[in-house]
Amino acid sequence: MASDKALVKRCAREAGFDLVGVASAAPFAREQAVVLERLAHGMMGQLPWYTEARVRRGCDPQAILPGARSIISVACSYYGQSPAIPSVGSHGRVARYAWYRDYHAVLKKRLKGLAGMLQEGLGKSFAYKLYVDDGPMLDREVARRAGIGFTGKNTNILTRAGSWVLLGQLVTDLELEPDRPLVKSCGSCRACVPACPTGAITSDYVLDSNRCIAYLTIEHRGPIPREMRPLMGDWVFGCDICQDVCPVNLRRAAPAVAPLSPPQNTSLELVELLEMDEEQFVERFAGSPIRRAKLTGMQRNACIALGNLRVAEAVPALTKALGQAPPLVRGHAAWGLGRIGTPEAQRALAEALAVEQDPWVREEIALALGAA
Ligand code: B12
Repeated sequence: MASDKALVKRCAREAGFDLVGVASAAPFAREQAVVLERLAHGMMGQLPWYTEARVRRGCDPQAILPGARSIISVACSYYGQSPAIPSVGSHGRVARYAWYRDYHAVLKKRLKGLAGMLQEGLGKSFAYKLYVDDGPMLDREVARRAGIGFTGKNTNILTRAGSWVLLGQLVTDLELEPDRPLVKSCGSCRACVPACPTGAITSDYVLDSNRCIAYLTIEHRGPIPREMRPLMGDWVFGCDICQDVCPVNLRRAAPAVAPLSPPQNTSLELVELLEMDEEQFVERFAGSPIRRAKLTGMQRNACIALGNLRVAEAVPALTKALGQAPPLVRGHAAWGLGRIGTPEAQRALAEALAVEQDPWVREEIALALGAA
């Protein structure tokens, strides 16, 4: 068993993982209770796919793979130098993980490679299921149990080199010696809790998705609650504030052994985004996690960032969006124009109110005129 584990560690490194650990396949009973309580209290926002049945299945490795004995947990760092934001135009910030090729594809390929190497090294085939984010398992709890890292107060897993890691796992029927969880914690540090501009970390280890900028900009479909908009700053896709302020990340972050890809889309020019059509969006963000928010979601986010940055030069583009875009974008364009508040922006709002038919967009325009 011990030599099998040594093989797992060697192969994982060869497959491109920064960290690997082994967890037992015992049920995640305690974690299931916590998550179900959070779900029942509405803390997971409106994620149609995040259901009670999914959580129960994900917390029961036997339901995932009958005969499961061990879970191999892996982590890939996505830390790298931060390129400077271009000085021309108005740019929105993008969460660090989305600077690279979609990690689901990269990590799944590496996990398949790892399984292949192990089957060859062990000289036998074994049953396995692999997951990266989109499966029912609680990836962070698997990683914590496998000693990859500990749970931070911002709810992220912190390795010894911080939280800039993405996680995946192989559930297998192999009998492997489990690793021990790290005996570490945030101690008295609470830097991330007050740093969240929307107050999403409602108390240590508790995140209210409804307030999290990552949730609002990536997962949330429909209008962004009005009270959240001014707090979102210039984030257009995801958010890293609770990780940026973490002292472990500030002191210990180490570049990835095998980067997911060269960085791209480290920031997005907001007017360009607002003026993009579907075809350009699909082409520009092919293979990027940014596709997940869809064009209308990204344009909604761009309107908010332009409003928060008060970009007067964006008034013509926002005015065009107010006249022609889908209702979701029209309503947020109105909000952006209201925040910018120049006479030109007010004129555009007044003219739009005279012709707009959609009741929600009309309400947004009226409020924006009031704000201006
Ligand atoms: C839903 C989801 C989200 C939601 C909800 C986030 C959340 N906190 O759960 C939203 C859309 C907001 C989100 C945002 C992000 N996500 Co996300 N997300 C997920 C997903 C799909 C499920 C997570 C889940 O089930 N949460 C359930 C909640 C209740 O769990 P929890 O908040 O972690 O709470 C646990 C702890 O707090 C702990 N706990 C409770 N009390 C106490 C007390 C003590 C003392 C201790 C020690 C622990 C503890 O128990 C709880 C249950 O396990 C996972 C992938 C997966 N399949 O697991 C990725 C995942 C968690 N996300 C990930 C990432 C990268 C992000 C972002 C950084 C992306 C970004 N930059 O925009 C942000 C981070 C925001 C944050 N601070 O969490 C990574 C995290 C990697 C890491 N290092 O931890 C994951 C694991 C994806 C992956 N496979 O790599 N995400």
